Amino acid sequence: MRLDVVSIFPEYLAALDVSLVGKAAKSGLLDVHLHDLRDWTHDRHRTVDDTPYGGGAGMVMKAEPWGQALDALAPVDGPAQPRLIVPTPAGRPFTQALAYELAAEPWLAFACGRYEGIDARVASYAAERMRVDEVSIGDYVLNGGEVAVLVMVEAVARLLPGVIGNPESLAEESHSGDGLLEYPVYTKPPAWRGHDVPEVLLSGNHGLIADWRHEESVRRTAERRPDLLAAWGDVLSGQDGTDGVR
Ligand code: 6GU
Repeated sequence: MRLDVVSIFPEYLAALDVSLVGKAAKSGLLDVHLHDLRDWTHDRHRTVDDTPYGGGAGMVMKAEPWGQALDALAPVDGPAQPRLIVPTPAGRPFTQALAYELAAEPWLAFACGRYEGIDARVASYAAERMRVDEVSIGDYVLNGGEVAVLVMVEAVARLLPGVIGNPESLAEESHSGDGLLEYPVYTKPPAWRGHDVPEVLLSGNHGLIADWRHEESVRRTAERRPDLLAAWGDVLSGQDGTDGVR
């Protein structure tokens, strides 16, 4: 998979060289290209922002450098176009399902905005020749898209075939498969500082262990993420709008 990231702080993305994502890059599974948006400015101050039309606080990223950056990464008449992800708190939610979808793409480009965001014409222009998704990683505000890109790239990279040693570990984790949070896990020793590993896990009875883990998943999900269980209620009562196909 090819990844392009455009930012006014490309140093921020240096973390992509570390850990699992860095390994994927070194092994050739990921081909990462970082770009400085200011390379596509032409004034002495390398200006990337300006005041918003209509007034209001803050600054807006100018369309021109973004247009030139897109044209440089993915020429208009090129043989292929990337799928463009624009991180913004005003975007659609980033979920495990979207991570799986992005992991199937051959080429992703990320456009990191700062300030109050990017002139909206950049997304509408880009959408004339590539798929564009404005995506949020959660209901809080970051100063820019860079940290969100680190989050999304890590979530996507670990799904690429060959990146995770044991792909079975993907199936049981939170937000996969059954849509429940993962059950608690334990390792040796069985007794530690007055806290014991639940008996059933030491029993060797795999049926009982599976039942216990499922119950713990449901308990945790009800306590921490009742919204996830409510979504299942909608599926069971046919109110999720999917006609039973999901
Ligand atoms: Cl994707 N970007 C920014 N700047 N803030 C965010 C976000 C993204 N997701 C949540 N907050």
